[in-house]
Amino acid sequence: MVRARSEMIAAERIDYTSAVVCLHHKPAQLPSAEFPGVKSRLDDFVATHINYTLRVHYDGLFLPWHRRYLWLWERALREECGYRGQLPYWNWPLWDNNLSASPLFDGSETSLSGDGEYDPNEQPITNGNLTIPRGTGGGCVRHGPFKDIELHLGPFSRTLTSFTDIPSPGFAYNPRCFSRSLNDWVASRYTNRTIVDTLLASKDINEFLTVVDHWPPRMDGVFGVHGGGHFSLGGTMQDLFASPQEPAFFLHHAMIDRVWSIWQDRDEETRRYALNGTGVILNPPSAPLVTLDTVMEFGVLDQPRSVREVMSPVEGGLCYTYT
Ligand SMILES: [Cu+2]
Repeated sequence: MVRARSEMIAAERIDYTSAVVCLHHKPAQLPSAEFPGVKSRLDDFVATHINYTLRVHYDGLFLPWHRRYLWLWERALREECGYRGQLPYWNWPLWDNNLSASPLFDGSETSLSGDGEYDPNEQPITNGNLTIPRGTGGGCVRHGPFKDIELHLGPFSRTLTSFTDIPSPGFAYNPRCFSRSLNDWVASRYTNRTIVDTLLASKDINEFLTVVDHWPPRMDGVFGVHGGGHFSLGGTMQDLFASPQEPAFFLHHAMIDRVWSIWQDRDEETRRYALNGTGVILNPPSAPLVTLDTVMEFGVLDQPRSVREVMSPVEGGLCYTYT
């Protein structure tokens, strides 16, 4: 079961964030010789995401891989940290004009922590022809349940141009604080109700994926709702590789998965098994198209899974619905 976070009562919200903090304090399973930056069970998830980033973004595995990854996350919270509640999702349009007022990011004890401290050095971002104004924070998060978490992996550069190997810093150990810079300018433009409606109105999977992630970026710099959510939180969330260190990562991806599943449900015949794209970032022409038999890997988190196994939330080993 997955629920909108605003529907959760205070005690349920705290149960969730406490379980996430618990994963920060559980031992890692990945070997430290090969993964020196992996210090906790949570880092197993981060390193696995880093390891497969170049296969599961801006391509045909984006939706299927992240669906299974979310499921593994929920399973770890339940089985390793005693979580009994539901996996929350971030219903973007509810607070797209005022992130800091949302129950997710208001900085209270029942939130996912609030904005980062104001960093005077944070700069606007240029993306195509578009200049994105800086957010309101940029520094360390100092309030709420995640104020004391330490990040160990990343950061990766936002301006990479080559995607052939996992870039520096790889799996190096780099302890630092969790940072955020709330950005209503981004949230209101790229995670609003119109975009959710456009997603749900997509006539095929190709169109759906284009609204999720405009790639290559349009000349006006507009990005999709996936990038919109990442850039509306700034800081740790802007990291393509290491963003699962931002607790909201999983709520953002649950919303993407939710919209995908609603869209699939609306036309069982043509959408349930619809795929488009390859298993390589940016779909290079040489890469083969993803099929239902394409195998996805999850490292230490899970055995390899075929794409077929995740196309329905209620088949192939998955069993959940969205409320
Ligand atoms: Cu990802």
